[in-house]
Amino acid sequence: MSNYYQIDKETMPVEDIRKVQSEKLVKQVKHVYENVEYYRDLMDKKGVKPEDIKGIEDLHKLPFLTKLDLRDAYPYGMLGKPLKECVRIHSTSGTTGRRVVAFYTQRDLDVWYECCARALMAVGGTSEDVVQVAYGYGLFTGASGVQGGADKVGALTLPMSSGNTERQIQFMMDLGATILCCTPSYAAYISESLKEQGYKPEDNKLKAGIFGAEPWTQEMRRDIEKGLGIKAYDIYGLTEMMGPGVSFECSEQTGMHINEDHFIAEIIDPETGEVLPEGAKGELVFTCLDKEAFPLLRYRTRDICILSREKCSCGRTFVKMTKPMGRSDDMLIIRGVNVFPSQIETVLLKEGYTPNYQIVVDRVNNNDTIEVNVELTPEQFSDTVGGITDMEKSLANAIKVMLGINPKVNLVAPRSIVRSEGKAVRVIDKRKLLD
Ligand code: DLL
Repeated sequence: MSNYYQIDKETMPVEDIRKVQSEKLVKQVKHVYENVEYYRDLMDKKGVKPEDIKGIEDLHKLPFLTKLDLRDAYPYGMLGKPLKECVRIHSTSGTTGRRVVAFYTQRDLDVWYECCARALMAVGGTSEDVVQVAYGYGLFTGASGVQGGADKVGALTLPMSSGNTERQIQFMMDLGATILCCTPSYAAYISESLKEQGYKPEDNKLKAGIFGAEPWTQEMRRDIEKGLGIKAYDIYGLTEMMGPGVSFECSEQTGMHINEDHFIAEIIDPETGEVLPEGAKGELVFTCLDKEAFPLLRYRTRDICILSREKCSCGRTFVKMTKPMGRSDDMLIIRGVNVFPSQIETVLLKEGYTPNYQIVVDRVNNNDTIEVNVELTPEQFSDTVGGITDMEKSLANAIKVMLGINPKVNLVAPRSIVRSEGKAVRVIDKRKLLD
């Protein structure tokens, strides 16, 4: 049984990938220059003409795009096709500032769903599978993407959307879901709820999960795998590129293959914009090669990761990206120290705590303070009479060893931290409220 949706593309030799990318890039730059006034202006300002781009070796000549550009161009300024040729929009959650609205032609949707079909087949998905889609339906891209992929593979979809966990569990058990798709924090919540209802991991028919849309650690992966009795795979994407499926994990579970026949990935130094060599850690930048309606070139994702072209045992030749190690705009600077929430999560899970936590950062008398509220399991809770202060101290110490700064740890009662059905809110930075 083949684990590929499009084997000829997914395993093509690296020289062929470069050739395909070069040919598509030349055409795409022309398309963008002719149709997207906003980007034409940026190219003109930089003195670059479409004729200057003869292949991927010229990519670095093109200007970058950032989220700020998309906000400036909102809503129609980045459109590469007349509205009458567009069939769909999706949008980011827009917690800060204006939402980004992305447009799709029918061909854009087809390419997107093919990418998601590759992701589904890479985890062993077939037309025999029952795919429970517990990402939110609607403006968010999560559900539409994986459902489109499941349709292409011919699997049966349970379009549950996120939330209503009782009903999720009932459908999962009654209809024998075999692949679960949702955010990792929601997967952890479903796993916890199953346990509370007395189910054991072997009681469900699940074999795999495709989890993404937010950062999660290897420790959390192991927790979910154990709790649900499955293999948990990562999937990455962003609304601006299309949604989930820009990259996906294969059986090796050591990073996500980027669909390089549709996207060129670069790693840059986030401070200087300089392109870094393979293996360097930096900000991921994408160029869409096939997108018609929302054709972004050199889009800065803010996600920090490393690319690797090491041979993969799955046979795919597409470059792999590590899990994003945080976003350059997610990074907290506390007393001058760079802190990523994922570092704290790693410590919590290593020390035997739950992934239910919240970080509260504040500024008192011009001094940054960091508190980490961590939920105890019911077993830990009943065990700890008298010992909580010691446990808090020891956890604070473990975090200090990792970060170099001293947090205050509060161990809180089971179920006292609000659960997330979509992307989890891990950080409350009260300093921002003061700006
Ligand atoms: O989160 C698309 C998606 C849906 C991906 C379902 C995977 C599964 P946005 O809401 O636009 O799109 O958020 C994009 O989420 O720039 C990353 O910072 C973060 N992100 C997405 N996938 C992962 C992941 C969707 N696997 C932003 N690991 C991106 C870590 C992720 N962060």
